[in-house]
Amino acid sequence: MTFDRPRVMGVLNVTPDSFFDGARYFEPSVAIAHGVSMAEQGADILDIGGESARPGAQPVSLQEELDRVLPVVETLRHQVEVPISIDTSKPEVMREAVAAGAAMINDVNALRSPGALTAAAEMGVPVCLMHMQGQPRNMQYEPSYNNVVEEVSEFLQARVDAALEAGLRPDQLVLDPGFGFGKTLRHNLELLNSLDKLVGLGYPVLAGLSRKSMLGRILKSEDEDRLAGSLTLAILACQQGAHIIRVHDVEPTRQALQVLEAAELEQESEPGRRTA
Ligand code: 8Y7
Repeated sequence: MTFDRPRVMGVLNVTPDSFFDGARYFEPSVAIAHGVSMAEQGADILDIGGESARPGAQPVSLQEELDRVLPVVETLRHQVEVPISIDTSKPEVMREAVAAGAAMINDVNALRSPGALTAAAEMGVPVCLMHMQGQPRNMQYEPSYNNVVEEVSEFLQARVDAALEAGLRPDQLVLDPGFGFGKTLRHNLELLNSLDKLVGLGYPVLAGLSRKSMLGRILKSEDEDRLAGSLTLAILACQQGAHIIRVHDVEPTRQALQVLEAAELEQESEPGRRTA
C-alpha cells in the first residue's frame, strides 16, 4: 500500500461490548454486510476485531475470539477487494486470521504477548504496533507520564527494535500512539500536536481517534454525537502527517480527507505561497 494520500481504515467490531458499535455487528451476517458497505464507501482497509479494547473491558478466550472473527474474515475477503486487518493481540488469532485471508495485523499490545513477535515475523504481513499504558481493564485509572510524547516515542522505537530483532522487515511496520489507551485528554492532545515527531521515526503512522472519549471530554457529548469532532481530529492528524486513519464513519471521513487533499494540492501549486 502506498501513502501518497492518507488511507482510511474502517472499524469492524464483532463484539457484544465495543463502546460505539458494540453488539451492532455481533451477528456475522450483519458484520459482513457492514464490511461490504464500508468498502463501498471507500475504505482502504477493514479492521476486524473480536475483543473489545474499551476501558474496563474484560479479555475473551482464544476460542471465543476465533469464533467471532474467522467467519467474518473468511467471507469478507471474497466479497471485498480491500485488504483486511485483524485486530488482535493473540498469536493464534493472528495466524488463523492470516491463513483465512487477513493481510495485516493490528495489535494494540504491540506484539508483546508471548509468541506474537515470532508469529508476525513468520507471516510477513504489515503490523501496526500501538502504544498503551496499562491494560484495557485498568488503563484509564490515573494515566501518568513525565513527557508523554517522548515516552510513547521511546516505547514505539523499542518495539520497532524488538520487531526487527525478531526478523520482521522494516517495511512491515506501522506505528500508532494509541489515543485513549492510558491517556488523559491532555496527553491525547499533546500526542496529536506532536504526531509529526512519531512520523519522524520513519514508519507510516496510524491514528485512531474516531468517537473516542477525548471528544466526550471536549464536547460533553455521547459517542453517537461525536462525528464532527471525529472528522476534525482526522484532519488534524493528517495535517501532522498521519498515513492511516482508523474510523467508524468511512464516507464522511473520505470526504473530509478529499477536501484536505484538494486544499493541500492547491497550496503546493501556487508559487506565491511556497515557503521552502
Ligand atoms: C485503536 C485500535 C482501538 C487505535 C489501533 C476504539 C483496536 C477502541 N483503538 N487500534 N483499536 N489504534 N491501531 O475506540 O487507536 O476503537 S479500539
